[in-house]
Amino acid sequence: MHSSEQELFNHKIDQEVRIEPKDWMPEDYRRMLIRQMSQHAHSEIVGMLPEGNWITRAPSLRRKATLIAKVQDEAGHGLYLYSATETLGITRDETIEQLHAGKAKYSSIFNYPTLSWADIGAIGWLVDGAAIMNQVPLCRASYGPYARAMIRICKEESFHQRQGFEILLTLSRGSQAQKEMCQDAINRWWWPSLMMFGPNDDASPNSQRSMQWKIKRFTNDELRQKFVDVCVDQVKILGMGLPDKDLKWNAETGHYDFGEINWEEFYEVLKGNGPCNHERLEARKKAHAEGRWVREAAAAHSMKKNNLNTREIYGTQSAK
Ligand code: FAQ
Repeated sequence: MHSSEQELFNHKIDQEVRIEPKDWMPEDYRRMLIRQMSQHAHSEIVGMLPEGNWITRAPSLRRKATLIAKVQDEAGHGLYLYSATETLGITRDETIEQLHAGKAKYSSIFNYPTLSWADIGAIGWLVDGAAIMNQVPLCRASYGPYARAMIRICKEESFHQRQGFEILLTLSRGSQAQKEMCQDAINRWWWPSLMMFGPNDDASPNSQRSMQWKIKRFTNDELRQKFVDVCVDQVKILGMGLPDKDLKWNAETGHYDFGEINWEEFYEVLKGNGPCNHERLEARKKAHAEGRWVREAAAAHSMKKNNLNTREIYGTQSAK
């Protein structure tokens, strides 16, 4: 490391100038980004599975078309993020291998099952809602390719959040059974959604450095609190409740106090012991193995196309 390079890097971070792939960056900064961005990409791809489960059972053509579009958007987010991660000098194959080997994490939330149609509404409202709260500040992350990818992702996530809320709103105005289904889904997804923000600040080993480098702009607890405050108001529109008896307005802090998160459950899910960890990883590995011929065909096609172009450029042989 040359100190001038480090100084230039520090200066850019101070001055809010984006770091770009060809710029010098500290090795730890690169590693921090590869970790977070690849885990984020994996979350998008694994996140397609719980909802994909309901495509064949969506209650109307409109709901089915919307859900297919949403799940397809998640695939697109995964692809932008894998591509952005590749700019840091790691290949997509390597990052996917880390996921399949169980070395790289993906969001804990996707290890829970989708038991009823109302879960699709709850995922949109709460899971996409939490994702937006966490990801809007990432549009200002110091690494250019990550920040730019997040802009489009956030726009799509807000559509996802609204479609989820609308599903719940419809159920909340339906029959008694539909109302109960709606409340049951909220009860099951509420606490895992709060866990999405990560451990409390005093147990978050990456936060401090990530904030210094302006990758993260808010701490896990700050974002979680904002999310709780927003949801308390939104759940009233649904005429439903949140499953937390300790939820209470605190006039002093200007925020809602809320109950203790079950961190034991969170760490069990991270260790691979959540309700669906095994199923999710197996589904990803199977899809990857079955898609092998597509990847090979695409690579062969691209090679052929490049050869033809080379011939065209040098005019040696006309392409037949
Ligand atoms: N699940 O020191 P920190 C979506 C890990 S949204 C699993 O606080 P950091 C959209 C963490 O990696 C979901 N692991 O870490 C969608 C670290 O382990 P490591 C994805 C978690 O990075 C919606 C350790 O705990 N969003 O996909 C979780 O500063 C609907 C210590 O934690 C993103 O990835 C967790 N919940 O803060 C798709 C956003 N929390 O790596 C389909 C980008 C923490 O040292 C349907 N990521 N860990 O071994 C971030 O903002 C951050 O990485 C945090 C964690 C906030 C998730």
